[in-house]
Formats: sequence, structure tokens, C-alpha cells
Amino acid sequence: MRIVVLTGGIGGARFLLGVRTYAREVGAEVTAVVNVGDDLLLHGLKVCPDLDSVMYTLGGGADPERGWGRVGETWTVKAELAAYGAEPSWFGLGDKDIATHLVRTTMLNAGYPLSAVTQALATRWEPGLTMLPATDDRLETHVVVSGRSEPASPAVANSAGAVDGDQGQRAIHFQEWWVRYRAEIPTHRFVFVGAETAKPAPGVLAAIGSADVVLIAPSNPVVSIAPILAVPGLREAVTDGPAPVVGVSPIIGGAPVRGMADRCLDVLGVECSAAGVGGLYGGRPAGGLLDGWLVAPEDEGTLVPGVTVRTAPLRMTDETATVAMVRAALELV
Ligand code: GDP
Ligand code: FO1
Ligand code: CA
Repeated sequence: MRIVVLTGGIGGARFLLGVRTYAREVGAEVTAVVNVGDDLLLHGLKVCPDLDSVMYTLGGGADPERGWGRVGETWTVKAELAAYGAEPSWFGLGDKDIATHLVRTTMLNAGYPLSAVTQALATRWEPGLTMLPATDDRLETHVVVSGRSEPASPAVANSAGAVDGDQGQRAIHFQEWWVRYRAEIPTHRFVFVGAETAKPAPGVLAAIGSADVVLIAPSNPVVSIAPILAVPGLREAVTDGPAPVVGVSPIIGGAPVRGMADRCLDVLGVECSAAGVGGLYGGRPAGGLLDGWLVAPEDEGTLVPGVTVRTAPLRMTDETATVAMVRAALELV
């Protein structure tokens, strides 16, 4: 049995712990197609937050509280950078984490594609499943906001056409929106820079095409799952593929379990609910993604046209709870 999981970072990684355990029990193979929209270059280093959250979490090296970066981390370099006034200071890189970015950046500069780099890093961490970036090409989530007149990032201005004529609309990198501003500034839309020309990473279409089931992790639907599906050909591979597709709601009782998916859904004008996200993904009969949608008992009665909806406890309090979620999702199809 082959399972493909579309996933972001922190929430998806915890879900993957359960998928991996389930797969070991039944002898299934797992491929995680991971979001790269969060990725950014800073201090000359390529940082891939979702790939690293998945790798560290499955490799046993993640800080369990933060969900990102390394457990037992130190911040000496971060302090030194701050002493130099080296910006951005709002995004902290831990000393151990920096080693990952140094190895990744060295390999990328030597011409290795991100998928090969990910595979190389994973030989150390042994995640116990195949990790594929959604694309090896540049695909970055930028956010068009109103506010102070810092220049729009040129990449977005070009790709999104002239950013709206309104005074003061500008594009910032997702991480600046998420970490520096905590999504608390007036926000107009998300732009997946590079999406028009990005190609699925090697192995992604083959994995989806030969999957027995595709799971959409309880990740942030707007800034973790959508950037994956924005890679040309990837959404179609899922909707037109042979495998049934089951999603797991990241929203319970009208609120995200953690993080700011509610702010993201607001930007899209989508209701922050299991029904809202299910409707955003859409039912396969209507050209959407889903055959099945797993929601929490609090959301009993959720209806998504054309989709089989089931309830199951959805809090990943520990791996056992998560394995039960995975089973419930797979029983849906
Ligand atoms: P990120 O890329 O680091 O933001 O992580 P993801 O996008 O993969 O996952 C973030 C989402 O995980 C958030 O929207 C949370 O609501 C969701 N999440 C976190 N913990 C749980 C949980 O225990 N159960 C469910 N159903 N969703 C969760
Ligand atoms: N999140 C923060 O809130 N503050 C940080 O300083 C920060 C640094 C950081 C460094 C490496 C990394 O892989 C992730 C990091 N994150 C930080 C989390 C990151 O913004 C999120 O994991 C995701 O990108 C959100 O989906
Ligand atoms: Ca993410």
C-alpha cells in the first residue's frame, strides 16, 4: 500500500508521526510532499521551515514545544548577528539549525536540486518515509499588505503585475508577515511567487499517480497546502489521479488548534470552520480534491457537497491519538 501525504510543517509533521507508525504496522510506504512556500534566503542561507520541521520531527531532533528548529538549541550566532545589527533580527536561527542551512546552501550552490539536498539531509535524520519538496524550483509565498511604504519586493511586483494602485500596498515575504507582524497588519492576498513556472519535484507526480490513497494533513490550508497545489500539474495529478483523497481538518470547533490559520482564512474570506476548509478543498465530483473529510466530534454534522464526512477525535495529543486519526481517515475510503 502506498500513502502520499500533502503536508506543511509543524502540524503536518506531527500528523506524519502517526502516518509513519500506521504504515509500519501495515507495511505501507509513505511519501510526504512538503510545502516550500515558506522558504527564504537570509544571512546568505537557504532556510526551508516546513521541510526542516518534518525532518527534525520525524528524526527526533525537533523542539517539541516550538515544533520548529532543534531541541536543546543554543542561540550564540543569533546574538552575534544582532550585535552586528545584521537584519532581519526578527527571524532567529539556532546554532544547530544553522548547520542544516549551511549544508543545504552549499549543496544548492554546487548545483544539487532541493530534492537531492533533502534526500542527503534525510540520510542523517532517517525520517522513515520519503520526503519530497513540492518543487525544486523557486516558489515563495509573499503577502500583499497595506502599511508603511517600504518598497514592494520586486519579485512580486513583476509576477503579480504592478501591485494594486492603492497607496501603500506592498508585498512582504510570508515569514515577515507570520513572524515579524504576526499576521496583524491589513492583508490583501497571498501570492505564490514562481508558481507559474515551477515544476513538480522529481518523483512527486509518480508518487501521486501510483498512490493507493492521498492524505491532506491537518496543515494550514492557505499557506501550507495551497502553495503545494499551486505547482502546475500537481493539483490535477491529485484530482485526476487514481487514488482516493482524504483530508483531515486543522480546524476544530471554529478555531485552529494552534497558529494563525484563522487569519489566513480571513484573507481569503473563507469561514474558519471544518466546513469552510472542506469547502475550500472542494469535493471531487465538483472538480475539487476531496473524497473524504475527517472532522472533530465538535464539528458533527459538517456537510461538504460530494464528500464523505466522518468524525473522529482530532487532537494529536500523542502518537497513539494520531495513529487513530490516520486509521479513521483511511477507513473513510
Ligand atoms: P506550519 O507549516 O508550521 O504552519 O504547520 P502546518 O501548516 O503543517 O500545520 C499547522 C496547522 O496544524 C494549524 O492550522 C493547526 O490548526 C493544525 N494543528 C496543529 N495541531 C493539531 C492537532 O492536534 N489536530 C489538528 N486537527 N490540527 C492541528
Ligand atoms: N517562527 C517564529 O515565530 N520565530 C522565529 O524566529 C522563527 C525562526 C525559524 C527558524 C527556522 C525555521 O525552520 C522556522 C522558524 N520559525 C520561526 C517558524 C516558521 O516561521 C514556521 O515554522 C513556519 O514557516 C510557519 O508555517
Ligand atoms: Ca509552513
